[in-house]
Amino acid sequence: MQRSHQSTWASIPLLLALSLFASAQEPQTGGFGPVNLGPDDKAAYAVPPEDFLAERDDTPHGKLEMIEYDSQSVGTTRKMLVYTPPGYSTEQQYPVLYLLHGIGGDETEWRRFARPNLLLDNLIAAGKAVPMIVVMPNGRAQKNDRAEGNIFSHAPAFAKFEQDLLSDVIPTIESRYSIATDREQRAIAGLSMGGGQTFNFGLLHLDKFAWVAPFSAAPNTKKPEELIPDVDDAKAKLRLLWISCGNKDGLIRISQNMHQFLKKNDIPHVWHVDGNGHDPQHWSSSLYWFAQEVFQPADAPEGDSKGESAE
Ligand code: FER
Repeated sequence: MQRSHQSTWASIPLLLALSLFASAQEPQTGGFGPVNLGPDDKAAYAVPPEDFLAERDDTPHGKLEMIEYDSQSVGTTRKMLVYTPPGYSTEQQYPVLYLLHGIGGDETEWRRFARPNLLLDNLIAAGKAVPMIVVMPNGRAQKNDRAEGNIFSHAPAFAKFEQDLLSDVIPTIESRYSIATDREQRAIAGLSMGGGQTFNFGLLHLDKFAWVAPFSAAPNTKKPEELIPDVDDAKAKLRLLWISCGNKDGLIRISQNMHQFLKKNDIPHVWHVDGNGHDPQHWSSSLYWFAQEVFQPADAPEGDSKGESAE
């Protein structure tokens, strides 16, 4: 109950912004189009349990901290939110998930939409997720990086974030925390604009990321042929390409198009289409399922509660 209440309110500014954009910028659709579902466009996972974002007294809690870094590429001091798992210790080296927000968001958006610290605390306590660090940076690489004014005019700054991520964000995290720096220990995921960034930065930097998970990817996603110029190289380097979208999301054609390209080229991937729209329910649910697959050793047994879902 609490979750849907919270998520409903959290989504209002975004939905308002998107509908204002739709009417002001492109009278037709604002990039959102009709949904045409095909036979492949179905759920690969169930709906998460009701209490997946619950704060439990009997569960060890990780830490969420807002840190600052000097970005050479943007020329300002910027913020990012960092989750360290329960029992974080410099005796260990942790894998890192870089988790990116949407066009109306900033470094606080995932915290508002999905309570990622509690989601991870609960999965780690249940032995369903590997202890990991989750970094939620600000994907709008411009001097004023607040989600103010016409947020759609910030699209170029979302593209520029590629440099900030690679040359400022990642080195900062790897210098301040105890991190496993191998590409197999680095993942990128994101929602909407952050989903497009995930496709673009993840697939074009497979030397950096082995796990790539775009949710509800936006029209900033580059063409599949551009992102995967070398099919064999992608097949060899990707540990997991995990794509999701809601079946009521007017941006679904972008992910469908990518799925068809991957299928045609025999590139293994997950394609999960649930019953949501372009909304926090889809994003928290996607994070819940992806978090259980990312960084798992290759020979790990399947998690217990995956399974087809009739939605
Ligand atoms: C667009 C429609 C939606 C677009 C971006 C979005 C760049 C992003 C939405 C989001 O991040 O939620 O036409 O163009």
